[in-house]
Amino acid sequence: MNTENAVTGDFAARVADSGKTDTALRGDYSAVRADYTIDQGWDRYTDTDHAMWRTLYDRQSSLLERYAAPEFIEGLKRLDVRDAIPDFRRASDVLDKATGWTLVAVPGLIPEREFFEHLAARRFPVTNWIRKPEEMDYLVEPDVFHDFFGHVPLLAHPVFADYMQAYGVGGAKAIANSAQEQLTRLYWYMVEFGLINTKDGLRAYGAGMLSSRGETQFCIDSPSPHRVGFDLERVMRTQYRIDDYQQTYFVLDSYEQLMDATAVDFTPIYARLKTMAEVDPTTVLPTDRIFTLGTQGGSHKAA
Ligand code: HBI
Ligand code: FE
Repeated sequence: MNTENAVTGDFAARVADSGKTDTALRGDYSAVRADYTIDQGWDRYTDTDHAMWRTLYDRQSSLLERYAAPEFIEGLKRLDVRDAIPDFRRASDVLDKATGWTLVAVPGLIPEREFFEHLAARRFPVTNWIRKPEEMDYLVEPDVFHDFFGHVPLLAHPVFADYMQAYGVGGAKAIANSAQEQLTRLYWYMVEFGLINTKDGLRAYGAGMLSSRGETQFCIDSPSPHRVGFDLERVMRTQYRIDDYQQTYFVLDSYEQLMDATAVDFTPIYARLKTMAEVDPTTVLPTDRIFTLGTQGGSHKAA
């Protein structure tokens, strides 16, 4: 899912192109409010949409015990959303009681500034449309299954919920320091594709992997990718690719580790990073804490 392409570049032009070119964004942005939110339109979902949700939900749920972080499984259980595409207002009631987060409906990817502003206010933007059958395994932009099933369960976890708000607060500073690329890498590796070390071994907690059958298994089982201990500056230096499984995954010891790393002022870090070389994800550094030195096998187009 090429989140990076869709959000960088001239966002307004891409929205304006909607419906005309294949690079346009898919959602209907014609009725967005100033903060890019829309009404979810829960009553407009069809039985086919809800059936697609249940198929994806059941397929991923069968993998969670073996591959997912316990905190993700706990959050998903609390949300109780197997039977149909969730009504964001009901899910917001559950989340609000747990960590003060609520959900807002959006037509798809929104500009970084507005995205950061929502996170800083403990509002998570969730796309309101769901993929079509032919897109089961490979999706160009995040849909409601990626955004809700992938991202929302961990927003019920107090420490991760605090981290996501801190990330949003940092966003405005990143824009001011023209350091969005470094912050986007932090989101990509630690929100979309993060692993956590548990007493039972490595487990996936990232939304990009847990909403994808192939990558949920690949990120834990495959000998191909590197698995490297989390280090904030190392993550911010590491490039990533958007249309295949990751070649490097970073591993947390705890969610507190991520929150603590984000609690500092990034300004001096951004200045230092500007003097350091970027890191190719097929390589590792001598300073890395290596969980797995990967074989870097070939491409893994969604399986
Ligand atoms: N918009 N709706 C939506 N969802 C995202 O995950 C998202 C976004 N816009 C920007 C973005 N993510 C990334 O660039 C973040 O790193 C900011
Ligand atoms: Fe995502």
